[in-house]
Order: sequence, then structure tokens, then C-alpha cells
Amino acid sequence: MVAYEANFDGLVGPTHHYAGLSYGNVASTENGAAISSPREAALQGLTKMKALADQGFPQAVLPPQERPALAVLRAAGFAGSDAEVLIQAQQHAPFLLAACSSASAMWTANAATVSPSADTADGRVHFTAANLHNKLHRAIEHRQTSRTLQAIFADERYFAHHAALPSHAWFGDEGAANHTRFCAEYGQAGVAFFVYGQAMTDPNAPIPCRFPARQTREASQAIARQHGLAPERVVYAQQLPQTIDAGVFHNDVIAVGNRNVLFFHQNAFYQPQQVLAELRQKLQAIGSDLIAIEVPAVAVSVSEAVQSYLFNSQLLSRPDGSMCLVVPEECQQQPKVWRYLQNILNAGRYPITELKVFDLQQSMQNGGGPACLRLRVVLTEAERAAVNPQVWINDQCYQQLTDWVNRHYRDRLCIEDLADPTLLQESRTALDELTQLLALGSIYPFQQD
Ligand code: SUG
Repeated sequence: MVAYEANFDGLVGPTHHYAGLSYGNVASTENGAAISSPREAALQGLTKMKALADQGFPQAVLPPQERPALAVLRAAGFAGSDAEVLIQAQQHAPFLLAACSSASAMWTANAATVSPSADTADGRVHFTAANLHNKLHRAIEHRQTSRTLQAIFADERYFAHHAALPSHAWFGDEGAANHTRFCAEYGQAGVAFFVYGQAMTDPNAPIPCRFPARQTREASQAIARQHGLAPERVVYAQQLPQTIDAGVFHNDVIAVGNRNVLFFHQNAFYQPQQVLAELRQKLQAIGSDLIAIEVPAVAVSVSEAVQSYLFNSQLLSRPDGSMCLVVPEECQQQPKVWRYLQNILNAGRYPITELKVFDLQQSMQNGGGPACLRLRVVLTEAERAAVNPQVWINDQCYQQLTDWVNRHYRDRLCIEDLADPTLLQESRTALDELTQLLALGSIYPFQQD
């Protein structure tokens, strides 16, 4: 069956701001007091989507969530009119207000784990919304994420949706950011590679001591089971705990894979030889040879990888089999990283033949690079035809969304603005119009989550 990979990028929401909400994510902590530009953030994301769509890569968009999340503030005991709730929250629980206002759903690599139909027992594309249990501002995303995914991938003949795993540390799940699918051809059975930070049932396995491990092995195993993946085509690997402590809060900050290529840092995995051997063997069983591009720590240190987001790149296949690496501008600004990338291109023995550089600074300052901003969904022609057609990025959709952003988004936002009731109103008006532009139906039950 012929299939291809489509990228569903998150559209940055109108409340995008910096609040240092993600302990363990270095950029988030460092920029906790910075002033944001929601408009610029959304336009930067749209520019990437349009450029990749223009190059022939299937590209779609996922809408933002309603923020501030008034229902969560009310659940925390704030009462009265919306304006009163916002003001009280700002006075008594500013961190909570910031968390409830985060536009973090933009990082759709964390929206869900997706298994293509070629890999699942019932031959449907399976989605499990990520519970994002480790961070409050992210743990409030999954209900809306499920509604959104169900509205876009609605046809039950092709798509199966699973609610997020139970919200408990045992099942900490961060979605596709810790999941890579390897294959020979997108439409053929592939190998699912799940990378976790902590195994709750293995007291002898090492754990990070400074920052939290967000993904558990138990969560990954539960997803593999409910998606009906064949155990002989699944590999579990632990992240090296020291890299989590160095700011690698998701595997996609230290490794990226596509088809039979794994581009990764020497310090990405615990017991890397075993991990690579199992991957190699399971890929061989499906008729594919793993190409492992390992970046040594002497060439690029973990800290340089975290600063530049070298591995938070998108590795995209062209029809001729060559690949293009989509990197953030920060890679160009880091001489060692840039040199390393040139060496890869010049080596002539890797499938990566082109680099595409994007300015994603607004997202990067919160620890979100090109790969964080997209959810990969492998689709056959029939499945593609069953996707809500309005979400595909083309000239018209891009123009409409750009106009929409320019009409509704603020140019500047700081923490103090989050209690402004007009921001809530602007946000609701914008989302209401967006549901019409993207023909999504009533996916936002304002205030009910
Ligand atoms: O969960 N940052 C996000 C970044 C997510 C990146 N995604 C992937 N690597 N796939 C996070 O840490 C920062 C929000 C703030 O501090 O305002 C934040 O949520």
C-alpha cells in the first residue's frame, strides 16, 4: 500500500507567553520573564508550514486550545464572573494563571502517539492523546486534543482514537516526542521505537537525579498494546538519565528518525549498543537496514545540542529517497553544530542532502523546535481522503490563517496581561472564527473542561 508522512503542525494560540512553566526544559526556565509576541510566533509557525507544503511535503494544521482555561481556575476555587476569576487568580495564584494560559498545545509532537494502519492489528490509524501528566499546564490539554483529533480524523473506518492514559505518574506519557517509527516504505509494516525516561517497575534501572523523567516505559507499553502493535516490531529504549539532567526532557531533543535513518547523539540512550542491535535486528526482519548517524560528544556536546536543538529537526523524505533536514536558525548560529551539519552533507554517504533553516525563535525560547511543532501521521491515499480537507495547508488556507492571525493576535504579551478579560474575549472570538475557517464544528465547549 502506498502511503506518505503528513505533518500536522500546531498553530500557536493567542496567549503564547513565557512563564518558566517547564522545570527541566532549559529554554523555558531561562526565558521565564521574557515578553512574547503571539502574532510573530503564529506567523513563524505558518511560514514553516507553507514553505514545506510548497516543497511538496503533505502539511496540515492543528488548531490551538482555548486559553486561559477558566474551568481549571474555577476548579481551583476561584469564583464569580470570568473577569473576577482572572483577577483573583492573578493576585493569589499567578503561576496557576500562567499555567492555565499557556499556548503549549502548539507543540503537537506531544499531542498524541500515532500508529499507522500498516502497523496496527485492526488496520486502522490509531491515536492516543498524551496525558502530559508531568506538567500542570500540559496536563490540561488532552481532552481538547482528543476532541480536535476526532474532529479531523473522524471516519471510524480508518481512524481509532484512545483517550489519554490514566493521569498518574506511573503512566506519564508525552506522545510522539518519545516515539519514532522506522520502516522501509511508509506504507509497509514498520518498527515502533519508544524511548522512555523511567521504568516504574524496574527499581534497578537508573533514573535522573535533577530533572523529572516525563515518559515512563509503562505508558509506552500500554500504548503499544492498545494500538495492537506486534511485539516483534516494537523496541523500547531508556534515555540516558544524565542527558535528562542536562535538559533533554524529551527524546526528540536528542534524536530524530525517519524511515530507516536514526540521527542521534552519542549520549541519547542508556546501553546504546543493545538498543541499536535490537533496532537493527527488528528492522532487518522487515527488510530494511538501519542507517545510524551517531553524533559524537566531541563534535557536539549534549549542552550544544540542547542550545541549538540540532536533533529537534524534521527529517523529511523526498520522492527520490533523499532526505532534507529542517533545523532552527539556532543551529546556524552555533559554529560547531553548523560545521557538523555541513560535514554530513559533504560526506556523501548519508541520505541527508539538504538543510532547511527556519526562524522559530518565539517557540524556541520555550524549548520548542521544528520537530516539537509537528505531529507526524502516516496516511494511505484513502486515509488522506478521509481527513477533514480544510486543515491541509495550501495557498488559500495559508492566506486565510495569516489574515486571521493578523486580525486577532497581539504583538506583545507579558505575564500581567494574562488577567486582562479582553484577552480571553479576543481568544474566544478568534477560535470561534477558526472553527469556521477549518470547518471543525463545535470543538470548543467553552469553559467546560
Ligand atoms: O513541554 N515548553 C514545552 C516544550 C515542548 C517541546 N516539545 C517537544 N520536545 N516535543 C514543554 O516543556 C514551556 C512553557 C512556558 O514555560 O511558558 C513549555 O511548555
